Amino acid sequence: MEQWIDKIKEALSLEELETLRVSIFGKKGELAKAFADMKHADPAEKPKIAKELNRFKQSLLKAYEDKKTELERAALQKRLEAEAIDVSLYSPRERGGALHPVMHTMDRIIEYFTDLNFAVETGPLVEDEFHNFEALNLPDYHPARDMQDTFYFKDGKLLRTHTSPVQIRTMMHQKPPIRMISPGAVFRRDFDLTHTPQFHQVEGLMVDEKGKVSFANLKWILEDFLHTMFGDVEIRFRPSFFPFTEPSAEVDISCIFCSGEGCRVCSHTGWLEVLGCGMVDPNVFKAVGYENVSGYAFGLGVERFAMLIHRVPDLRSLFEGDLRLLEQFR
Ligand code: 2U9
Repeated sequence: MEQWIDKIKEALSLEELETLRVSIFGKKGELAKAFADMKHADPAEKPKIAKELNRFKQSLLKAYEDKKTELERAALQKRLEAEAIDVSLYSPRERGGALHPVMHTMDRIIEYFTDLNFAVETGPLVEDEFHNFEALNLPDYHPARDMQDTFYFKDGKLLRTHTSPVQIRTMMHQKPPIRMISPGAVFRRDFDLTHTPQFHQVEGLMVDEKGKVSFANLKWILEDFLHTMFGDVEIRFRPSFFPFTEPSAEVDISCIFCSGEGCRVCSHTGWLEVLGCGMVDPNVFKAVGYENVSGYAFGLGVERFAMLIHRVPDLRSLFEGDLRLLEQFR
């Protein structure tokens, strides 16, 4: 009978062990036979034989369970090895994605200002008249509201036409000093060669006690910013008008295509307009409840920056999803 234990110990597979189990422990198996054979034994010996047989059955069962555990563990190990995935294996079909050039440009702009400790603030795309217009010195009757064609909802809400409402919300929730930018999507009913109904802006705002923030500060930071973005270019500030700033200026860089010689891109002026800016109008501070402060603000269109930096001649090619364009930005 000892040889059964040896057979169990020598089993090479779970299948073999199962065959052994049936032949040893099964209804017509060896153990059943041994118990049945007791009827031929001397009745006086029977209890002793039964005890022996039961002890032996226990050691057989233990040998069986041990072997089963061992073989199952080995089978699992083998399966794990067979199914293992080598994540470091080179795959020739793999093609990594890339940021869209507009988002990449936006990131570069954000990085310039966060390096100078400007906070990045965001806000809702669906706005109300107060935050998008009124608080920015654009009352109902003001003709400047026509400057931007607005998408309105039936309930009077609207898609923000600039990210300026974010600055309004920030000032209404925080005390000066404020040093922030508001990057994000904006919407205008405008669709032609140089306009899309959705585009992106980064606006900036710096506010502190009256007298602490000057136009000179604004000029310095925008010149440094534009040199960082466009390299060694000439920069000029032209007087302009915005309802939310006074005084206001538009900022040009010397044309990066013709170095100021005059070409089609700069309409033969030698200059490219890239920014609007100014000192925050006192009416804006009044609307948010700020007193005795001064501040500067600026705004730019990210698509325009992306086109100039990457020399993309046609705005529409940024949004067609053409891989021939996108693959150049991997
Ligand atoms: C507050 C106060 C003032 C933000 C400003 C401009 C000038 C500007 C345009 C650039 C190209 C919009 O995308 S564009 O068409 N922006 O010229 N933006 S000053 O002034 C603010 C903003 C918020 C509370």
